[in-house]
Amino acid sequence: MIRTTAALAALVTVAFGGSAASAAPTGSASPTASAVGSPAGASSRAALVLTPGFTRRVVATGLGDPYEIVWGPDAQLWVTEKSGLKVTRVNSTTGTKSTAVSIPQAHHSPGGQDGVLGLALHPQLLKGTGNDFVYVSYNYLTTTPAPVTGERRRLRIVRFTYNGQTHQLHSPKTLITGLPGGTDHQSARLRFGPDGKLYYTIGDQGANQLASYCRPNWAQRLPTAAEVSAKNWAAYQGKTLRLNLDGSIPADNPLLKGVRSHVWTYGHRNAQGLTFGSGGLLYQAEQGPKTDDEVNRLSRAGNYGWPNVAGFRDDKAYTYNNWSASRPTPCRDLTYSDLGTPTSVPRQKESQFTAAFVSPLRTFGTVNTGFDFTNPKCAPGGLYFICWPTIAPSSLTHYSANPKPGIPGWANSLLMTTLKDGSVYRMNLSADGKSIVSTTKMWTDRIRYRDIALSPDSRSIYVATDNAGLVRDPNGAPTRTLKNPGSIVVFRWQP
Ligand SMILES: [Ca+2]
Ligand SMILES: [Ca+2]
Repeated sequence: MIRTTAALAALVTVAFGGSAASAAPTGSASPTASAVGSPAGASSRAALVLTPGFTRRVVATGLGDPYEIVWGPDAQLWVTEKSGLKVTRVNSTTGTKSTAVSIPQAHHSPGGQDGVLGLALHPQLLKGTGNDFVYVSYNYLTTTPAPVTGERRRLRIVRFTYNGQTHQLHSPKTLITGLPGGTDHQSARLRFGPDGKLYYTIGDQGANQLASYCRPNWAQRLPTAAEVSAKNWAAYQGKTLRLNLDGSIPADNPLLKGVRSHVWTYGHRNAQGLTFGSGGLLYQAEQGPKTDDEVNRLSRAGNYGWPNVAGFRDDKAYTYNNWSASRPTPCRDLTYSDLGTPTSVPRQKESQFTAAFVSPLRTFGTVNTGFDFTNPKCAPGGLYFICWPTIAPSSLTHYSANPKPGIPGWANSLLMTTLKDGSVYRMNLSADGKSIVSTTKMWTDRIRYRDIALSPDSRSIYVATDNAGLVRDPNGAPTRTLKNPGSIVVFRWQP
């Protein structure tokens, strides 16, 4: 496996075949082709056979876009179903599914990123301490449309109580409601922190792109005191939240521009990965636009740069083109395009953003100015975004190999699933956990991998898969023909 300094691993990015997904230094000698840096297509398929020692088995099928998958203290896999609108328990051996709760008031838009999403188990669940609680986030529709946009989708986080006899979740208690919601960039990873707080990623709602191109991106906008006291959470777009277990604002949350709110970090685009590592370190993965997916270490009150900076502040291919600020032609008179920006739309180089911000640990799909984003492989149907250098990270799981035995050489690494290039990545962390020293790409397939759960012996990696959507086929062209849709697949280390 390629070993580099963290700085090199973070800074050097190699593009290949228009579907770049590499951070191996150019020219590095690679003893195994499974290290990232191998070309896309046939060679990345070969990554499957270059991760020896694993068996693969389909555990369960027929799930409705499984979004979060967690190993429970009852030895069941707990799964949210984004489009299935429920929480399901899956027997990891037989694949038998049982519904823990259906949430009919949850809302999923066909093809949208909304639905039943985040899930976290109380660490004392089924321990007999009266804390049989399960936390779930889901989208719903309000009767009050948002000003200007008319958006009726919102999001709430709810605490259920689990009955270990009936195996049902009951007594929902709303912890926070009226959070921003929509069909794009929901993020929605929910974690129970070692400090007994809930952490939650909430995306930028796709502002400044596609159908929302005239809506200003609020990832940098912080809530005002008046908004917080009115429980107006509109400014929580593009943030990481930290909540007390009753949904209130922790007294030790940071003061940001003099205001204490649920906001823990800000400047995020679409963080579908969130995981605690050794010593309470908090890692996050977020999807970049055309370039620069990021893996970050989140620090209290940190500004992570979006939308002013994507990845490092390096003035490469990304510029912040703010459609809502178009003058003199107002945005509403413009036609949105991913591939060209009208001259009336202001373009800001990353170096023009001078505020303090936190650089990622590493990026995927960083390319230079002038990169051609119109790969002919993705021209049919105008599906260029599938060929863009980004790989669309969809989850992040810290691998501690605790309890042992685990998998040799895997201790203290991060596992990351991706959607566009259908792979699981493993990133080795440095001993202090503050940098990534190497990256391995595994199990590339025609699968949109969504999330990972680990078995208690740390030797089985359960992966949930999307029901539908686009992925790169072995030749790097887009395909909608997914293998194992709506399933849980397990990779078992069996040397
Ligand atoms: Ca960033
Ligand atoms: Ca950059």
